Amino acid sequence: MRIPLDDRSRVLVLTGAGISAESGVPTFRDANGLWEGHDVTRVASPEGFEDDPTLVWRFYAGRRAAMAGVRPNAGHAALVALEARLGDRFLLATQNVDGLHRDAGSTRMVEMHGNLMTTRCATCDRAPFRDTTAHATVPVCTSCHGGLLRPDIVWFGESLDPAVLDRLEQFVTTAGRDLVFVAVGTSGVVYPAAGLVEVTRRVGGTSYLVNLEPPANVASFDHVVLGPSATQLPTLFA
Ligand code: BV8
Ligand code: ZN
Repeated sequence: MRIPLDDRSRVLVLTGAGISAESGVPTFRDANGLWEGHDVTRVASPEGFEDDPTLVWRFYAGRRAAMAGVRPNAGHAALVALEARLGDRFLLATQNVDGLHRDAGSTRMVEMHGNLMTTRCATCDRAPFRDTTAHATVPVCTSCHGGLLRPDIVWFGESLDPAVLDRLEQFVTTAGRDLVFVAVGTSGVVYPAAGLVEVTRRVGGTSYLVNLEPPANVASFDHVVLGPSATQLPTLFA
């Protein structure tokens, strides 16, 4: 399968954990609904953090440590090349917090769910900052002297950054029928990311799915390419 592009095509790529699988980063739903043995609502929700911030930091510390030596793969690189070719007619929306798109060189990108290596204060509005420490205990804010620091990640039940949603809305409405939406390595379970395929249909665009196997929302896509993204993406865009 080759995705036909012309000089009016505007390409929006949505990636999920599947694009990082071939870099050795575990996906979520392959872990039979548990993340490294944790119930997602206890380690990736504001209630969970409120209830046991140490457990949450232990979960994120483990994921930060696991990123040591992890590199982007050919799938990430293919999206950097496509961005270079299309310029402002390209936008990448990733659900991943692993930072591998940034490491690969992607710039026209929104990290919908935040970034694993960024920390912010749960209490005050000090700017989120880069933090690669695998905290074993809950770090305390030095600005407001008491607030607990937390991963700068969008947890379940938390709203996405309005600026991110606006940027996606802008891209999709500008593109209209010229929109080519490509979802890569995502199970299509988590909203609002999973809703982008319907938004594409609403504006008259065309949708493609590149995935190892058919996910729950496979029927929503116009075209489906089954296979590993590191193999499929480098030759996908005509
Ligand atoms: C929101 C950060 C408004 C954490 C994540 C009830 C109460 C409260 C909320 C809700 C509710 N019901 C629904 C909701 C909304 C909720 C939601 O959608 N829940 C789902 C579970 C039903 N969404 C939210 O809460 C969002 N906020 O809606 O705000 C609001 C506010 C208040 C109340 C209501 C609404 C926030 C969602 C963000 C959650 N945070 N991540 C962290 O990462 O630590 S989501 C988390 O799942 C990750 O970010 C991940 O990216 C995402 C989705 O998973 P996938 O990326 O798709 O990964 P998965 O493993 O599932 O799939 C991988 C796929 O790849 C598989 O299909 C596999 O076959 C394929 N694959 C594997 N290998 C390869 C491959 N493909 C290609 N090549 C390969 N080699
Ligand atoms: Zn603070």
